[in-house]
Amino acid sequence: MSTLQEQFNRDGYVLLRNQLDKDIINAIYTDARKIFATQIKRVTGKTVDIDDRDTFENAMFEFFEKDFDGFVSTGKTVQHSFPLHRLGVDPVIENLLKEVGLSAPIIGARAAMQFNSRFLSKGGSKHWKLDAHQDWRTGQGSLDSAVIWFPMVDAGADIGALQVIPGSHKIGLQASTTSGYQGGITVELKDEDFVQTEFKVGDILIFSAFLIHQSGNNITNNIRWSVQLRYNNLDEPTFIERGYPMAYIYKPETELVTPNFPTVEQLKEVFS
Ligand SMILES: O=C(O)CCC(=O)C(=O)O
Repeated sequence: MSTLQEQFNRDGYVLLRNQLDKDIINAIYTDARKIFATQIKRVTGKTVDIDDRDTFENAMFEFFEKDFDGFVSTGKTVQHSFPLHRLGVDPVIENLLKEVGLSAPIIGARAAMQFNSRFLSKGGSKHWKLDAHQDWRTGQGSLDSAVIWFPMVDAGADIGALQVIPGSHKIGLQASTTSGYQGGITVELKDEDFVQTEFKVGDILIFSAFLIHQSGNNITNNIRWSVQLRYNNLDEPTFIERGYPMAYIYKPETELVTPNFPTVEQLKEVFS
Protein backbone atom coordinates (compact mmCIF):
# COMPACT_ATOMS: atom_id res chain seq x y z
CA MET A 1 0.00 0.00 0.00
CA SER A 2 1.36 3.44 -0.92
CA THR A 3 2.12 5.97 1.83
CA LEU A 4 -0.53 8.17 0.26
CA GLN A 5 -3.13 5.44 0.60
CA GLU A 6 -2.09 4.78 4.21
CA GLN A 7 -2.60 8.45 5.01
CA PHE A 8 -5.88 8.55 3.09
CA ASN A 9 -7.16 5.46 4.90
CA ARG A 10 -6.09 6.80 8.29
CA ASP A 11 -7.23 10.44 8.05
CA GLY A 12 -9.83 10.24 5.30
CA TYR A 13 -7.97 12.84 3.25
CA VAL A 14 -4.65 13.91 1.84
CA LEU A 15 -3.68 17.48 1.01
CA LEU A 16 -1.08 17.48 -1.75
CA ARG A 17 1.06 20.52 -2.36
CA ASN A 18 1.86 21.89 -5.80
CA GLN A 19 0.17 18.99 -7.53
CA LEU A 20 -1.68 20.56 -10.41
CA ASP A 21 -0.25 22.53 -13.29
CA LYS A 22 -1.11 26.20 -12.63
CA ASP A 23 -1.77 26.73 -16.36
CA ILE A 24 -4.48 24.07 -16.29
CA ILE A 25 -6.12 25.68 -13.26
CA ASN A 26 -5.82 29.09 -14.84
CA ALA A 27 -7.49 27.85 -18.02
CA ILE A 28 -10.50 26.69 -15.98
CA TYR A 29 -10.61 29.91 -13.94
CA THR A 30 -10.21 32.09 -17.05
CA ASP A 31 -12.95 30.29 -18.96
CA ALA A 32 -15.33 30.66 -16.03
CA ARG A 33 -14.69 34.39 -15.74
CA LYS A 34 -15.02 34.90 -19.50
CA ILE A 35 -18.40 33.16 -19.50
CA PHE A 36 -19.54 35.39 -16.64
CA ALA A 37 -18.07 38.48 -18.36
CA THR A 38 -20.30 37.95 -21.42
CA GLN A 39 -23.39 37.96 -19.22
CA ILE A 40 -22.09 40.83 -17.08
CA LYS A 41 -21.87 42.86 -20.30
CA ARG A 42 -25.46 41.92 -21.24
CA VAL A 43 -26.91 42.71 -17.83
CA THR A 44 -24.87 45.67 -16.60
CA GLY A 45 -23.57 47.06 -19.89
CA LYS A 46 -20.04 46.95 -18.45
CA THR A 47 -17.03 45.44 -20.18
CA VAL A 48 -14.93 44.08 -17.33
CA ASP A 49 -11.30 43.04 -17.22
CA ILE A 50 -11.42 39.51 -15.83
CA ASP A 51 -7.94 39.95 -14.36
CA ASP A 52 -8.89 43.00 -12.34
CA ARG A 53 -10.11 40.86 -9.47
CA ASP A 54 -11.99 43.36 -7.31
CA THR A 55 -13.65 45.18 -10.22
CA PHE A 56 -14.59 41.92 -11.90
CA GLU A 57 -16.02 40.42 -8.73
CA ASN A 58 -17.98 43.60 -7.94
CA ALA A 59 -19.47 43.25 -11.42
CA MET A 60 -20.35 39.63 -10.55
CA PHE A 61 -22.21 40.90 -7.48
CA GLU A 62 -24.03 43.50 -9.59
CA PHE A 63 -25.02 40.82 -12.14
CA PHE A 64 -26.30 38.65 -9.26
CA GLU A 65 -28.43 41.52 -7.93
CA LYS A 66 -29.81 42.58 -11.33
CA ASP A 67 -30.60 39.20 -12.90
CA PHE A 68 -30.68 36.37 -10.40
CA ASP A 69 -32.04 33.79 -12.87
CA GLY A 70 -29.43 34.74 -15.44
CA PHE A 71 -26.74 34.48 -12.79
CA VAL A 72 -27.89 31.01 -11.74
CA SER A 73 -28.00 29.70 -15.31
CA THR A 74 -24.62 31.24 -16.09
CA GLY A 75 -23.29 29.59 -12.94
CA LYS A 76 -24.55 26.27 -14.30
CA THR A 77 -23.09 26.92 -17.74
CA VAL A 78 -19.68 27.51 -16.20
CA GLN A 79 -19.85 23.95 -14.85
CA HIS A 80 -19.87 22.65 -18.42
CA SER A 81 -16.63 24.21 -19.62
CA PHE A 82 -14.18 22.15 -21.65
CA PRO A 83 -11.10 22.88 -19.48
CA LEU A 84 -12.95 21.82 -16.32
CA HIS A 85 -14.07 18.54 -17.83
CA ARG A 86 -10.69 17.90 -19.44
CA LEU A 87 -9.08 18.10 -16.02
CA GLY A 88 -11.63 15.66 -14.60
CA VAL A 89 -10.23 12.88 -16.80
CA ASP A 90 -6.59 14.00 -16.81
CA PRO A 91 -4.07 11.18 -16.21
CA VAL A 92 -2.66 13.16 -13.24
CA ILE A 93 -6.05 12.90 -11.55
CA GLU A 94 -6.53 9.29 -12.59
CA ASN A 95 -3.17 8.30 -11.13
CA LEU A 96 -3.80 10.12 -7.88
CA LEU A 97 -7.10 8.32 -7.48
CA LYS A 98 -5.35 5.03 -8.08
CA GLU A 99 -2.68 5.94 -5.55
CA VAL A 100 -5.30 6.43 -2.83
CA GLY A 101 -6.88 3.08 -3.69
CA LEU A 102 -9.50 3.58 -6.41
CA SER A 103 -8.15 0.87 -8.70
CA ALA A 104 -10.72 1.52 -11.47
CA PRO A 105 -11.92 5.09 -11.09
CA ILE A 106 -15.02 6.34 -12.87
CA ILE A 107 -16.72 9.72 -12.74
CA GLY A 108 -19.28 9.80 -9.93
CA ALA A 109 -20.91 13.11 -10.78
CA ARG A 110 -20.44 15.95 -13.20
CA ALA A 111 -17.43 18.12 -12.40
CA ALA A 112 -18.51 21.11 -10.34
CA MET A 113 -17.30 24.59 -9.58
CA GLN A 114 -18.28 26.89 -6.73
CA PHE A 115 -17.97 30.63 -6.33
CA ASN A 116 -18.57 31.27 -2.67
CA SER A 117 -19.29 34.71 -1.33
CA ARG A 118 -21.89 36.14 0.98
CA PHE A 119 -22.59 38.68 -1.79
CA LEU A 120 -23.77 35.85 -4.02
CA SER A 121 -26.52 34.65 -1.73
CA LYS A 122 -30.15 35.39 -1.26
CA GLY A 123 -30.79 33.11 1.68
CA GLY A 124 -28.16 34.12 4.24
CA SER A 125 -25.31 31.69 4.79
CA LYS A 126 -27.52 28.77 3.65
CA HIS A 127 -26.90 29.53 0.00
CA TRP A 128 -23.19 30.12 -0.13
CA LYS A 129 -21.85 27.80 2.54
CA LEU A 130 -22.39 24.10 2.94
CA ASP A 131 -23.04 22.80 6.44
CA ALA A 132 -21.15 19.79 7.75
CA HIS A 133 -21.95 16.83 5.51
CA GLN A 134 -20.62 13.66 3.93
CA ASP A 135 -20.65 13.60 0.14
CA TRP A 136 -21.46 9.91 0.07
CA ARG A 137 -25.07 10.76 0.92
CA THR A 138 -25.44 12.61 -2.37
CA GLY A 139 -23.37 10.20 -4.50
CA GLN A 140 -24.15 6.82 -2.88
CA GLY A 141 -21.49 5.16 -5.00
CA SER A 142 -18.58 2.89 -4.05
CA LEU A 143 -17.58 2.77 -0.38
CA ASP A 144 -14.16 4.12 -1.32
CA SER A 145 -15.53 6.96 -3.46
CA ALA A 146 -13.41 10.07 -3.32
CA VAL A 147 -13.72 13.79 -3.89
CA ILE A 148 -11.06 16.12 -5.22
CA TRP A 149 -11.37 19.70 -4.03
CA PHE A 150 -9.12 22.61 -4.90
CA PRO A 151 -9.41 26.37 -5.03
CA MET A 152 -8.44 28.38 -8.12
CA VAL A 153 -7.22 31.23 -5.93
CA ASP A 154 -4.97 30.97 -2.88
CA ALA A 155 -7.33 30.02 -0.07
CA GLY A 156 -7.00 29.85 3.69
CA ALA A 157 -9.32 30.46 6.63
CA ASP A 158 -10.27 34.04 5.68
CA ILE A 159 -11.64 33.16 2.28
CA GLY A 160 -13.34 30.08 3.68
CA ALA A 161 -11.34 27.09 2.47
CA LEU A 162 -12.81 23.71 3.38
CA GLN A 163 -12.83 22.45 6.98
CA VAL A 164 -12.58 18.70 7.65
CA ILE A 165 -12.79 16.33 10.61
CA PRO A 166 -9.81 13.94 10.34
CA GLY A 167 -10.78 10.30 10.74
CA SER A 168 -14.53 10.99 10.49
CA HIS A 169 -14.80 8.82 7.37
CA LYS A 170 -14.71 5.78 9.64
CA ILE A 171 -17.63 6.66 11.93
CA GLY A 172 -20.33 5.73 9.44
CA LEU A 173 -22.97 7.62 7.52
CA GLN A 174 -24.35 10.27 9.86
CA ALA A 175 -27.99 11.38 10.07
CA SER A 176 -28.61 14.45 7.96
CA THR A 177 -31.46 16.86 7.23
CA THR A 178 -31.70 16.05 3.53
CA SER A 179 -29.61 14.27 0.98
CA GLY A 180 -29.42 17.42 -1.17
CA TYR A 181 -26.61 19.95 -1.25
CA GLN A 182 -28.20 22.07 1.44
CA GLY A 183 -28.44 19.14 3.89
CA GLY A 184 -26.42 19.11 7.06
CA ILE A 185 -25.46 16.51 9.65
CA THR A 186 -27.91 16.62 12.54
CA VAL A 187 -25.79 14.98 15.24
CA GLU A 188 -23.79 17.39 17.40
CA LEU A 189 -20.29 18.06 16.06
CA LYS A 190 -17.59 19.90 17.97
CA ASP A 191 -16.13 23.00 16.32
CA GLU A 192 -12.70 22.09 17.66
CA ASP A 193 -12.71 18.78 15.77
CA PHE A 194 -12.64 20.60 12.43
CA VAL A 195 -9.28 21.26 10.80
CA GLN A 196 -9.01 24.34 8.62
CA THR A 197 -7.32 23.54 5.30
CA GLU A 198 -5.12 26.08 3.53
CA PHE A 199 -4.11 26.11 -0.12
CA LYS A 200 -1.88 27.78 -2.64
CA VAL A 201 -2.99 27.50 -6.25
CA GLY A 202 -1.86 24.04 -7.40
CA ASP A 203 -2.52 22.29 -4.07
CA ILE A 204 -5.34 19.75 -3.98
CA LEU A 205 -7.32 17.89 -1.37
CA ILE A 206 -8.48 14.33 -1.99
CA PHE A 207 -10.97 13.10 0.56
CA SER A 208 -13.17 10.10 1.22
CA ALA A 209 -16.83 10.70 0.40
CA PHE A 210 -17.49 9.69 4.03
CA LEU A 211 -15.27 12.42 5.50
CA ILE A 212 -17.26 15.05 7.41
CA HIS A 213 -16.46 18.48 6.01
CA GLN A 214 -18.00 21.92 5.66
CA SER A 215 -17.40 25.22 3.93
CA GLY A 216 -15.19 27.64 5.77
CA ASN A 217 -16.38 31.18 6.45
CA ASN A 218 -15.43 33.58 3.69
CA ILE A 219 -15.11 36.88 5.56
CA THR A 220 -13.31 38.62 2.68
CA ASN A 221 -14.92 40.71 -0.05
CA ASN A 222 -13.59 38.28 -2.68
CA ILE A 223 -15.09 35.19 -4.21
CA ARG A 224 -13.64 31.81 -3.28
CA TRP A 225 -13.50 30.00 -6.63
CA SER A 226 -13.13 26.24 -6.25
CA VAL A 227 -13.55 22.97 -8.13
CA GLN A 228 -15.00 19.66 -6.97
CA LEU A 229 -14.50 16.36 -8.80
CA ARG A 230 -16.18 13.16 -7.66
CA TYR A 231 -15.24 9.56 -8.42
CA ASN A 232 -16.30 6.00 -7.70
CA ASN A 233 -14.32 2.78 -7.94
CA LEU A 234 -15.74 0.24 -10.38
CA ASP A 235 -13.86 -2.56 -8.59
CA GLU A 236 -15.39 -1.98 -5.15
CA PRO A 237 -17.42 -5.13 -4.35
CA THR A 238 -20.50 -3.48 -2.76
CA PHE A 239 -20.71 -1.03 -5.68
CA ILE A 240 -20.75 -3.98 -8.08
CA GLU A 241 -23.21 -5.85 -5.86
CA ARG A 242 -25.62 -2.90 -5.74
CA GLY A 243 -25.68 -2.67 -9.54
CA TYR A 244 -23.51 0.48 -9.87
CA PRO A 245 -26.14 2.87 -8.46
CA MET A 246 -26.08 6.39 -9.88
CA ALA A 247 -27.80 8.74 -7.44
CA TYR A 248 -27.23 11.94 -9.41
CA ILE A 249 -30.23 12.76 -11.55
CA TYR A 250 -29.84 15.16 -14.45
CA LYS A 251 -33.08 15.96 -16.16
CA PRO A 252 -34.39 18.46 -18.69
CA GLU A 253 -36.77 21.33 -17.92
CA THR A 254 -40.37 20.35 -18.52
CA GLU A 255 -41.30 23.77 -19.95
CA LEU A 256 -39.66 25.96 -22.58
CA VAL A 257 -37.17 28.24 -20.82
CA THR A 258 -37.89 31.05 -23.33
CA PRO A 259 -41.53 30.90 -24.38
CA ASN A 260 -42.34 31.27 -28.10
CA PHE A 261 -38.70 30.87 -29.04
CA PRO A 262 -37.20 30.49 -31.62
CA THR A 263 -38.95 31.93 -34.67
CA VAL A 264 -38.53 30.30 -38.04
CA GLU A 265 -36.73 33.48 -39.19
CA GLN A 266 -34.14 33.10 -36.44
CA LEU A 267 -33.45 29.55 -37.52
CA LYS A 268 -33.21 30.52 -41.18
CA GLU A 269 -30.71 33.22 -40.18
CA VAL A 270 -28.58 30.74 -38.23
CA PHE A 271 -28.45 28.26 -41.07
CA SER A 272 -28.23 30.74 -43.92
O1 LIG B 1 -16.49 24.28 -1.32
C1 LIG B 1 -17.21 24.26 -0.35
O2 LIG B 1 -17.31 25.21 0.42
C2 LIG B 1 -18.00 23.06 -0.02
C3 LIG B 1 -17.79 21.97 -1.00
C4 LIG B 1 -18.26 20.70 -0.48
O3 LIG B 1 -18.45 20.50 0.66
C5 LIG B 1 -18.49 19.61 -1.41
O4 LIG B 1 -18.32 19.81 -2.61
O5 LIG B 1 -18.88 18.55 -0.95
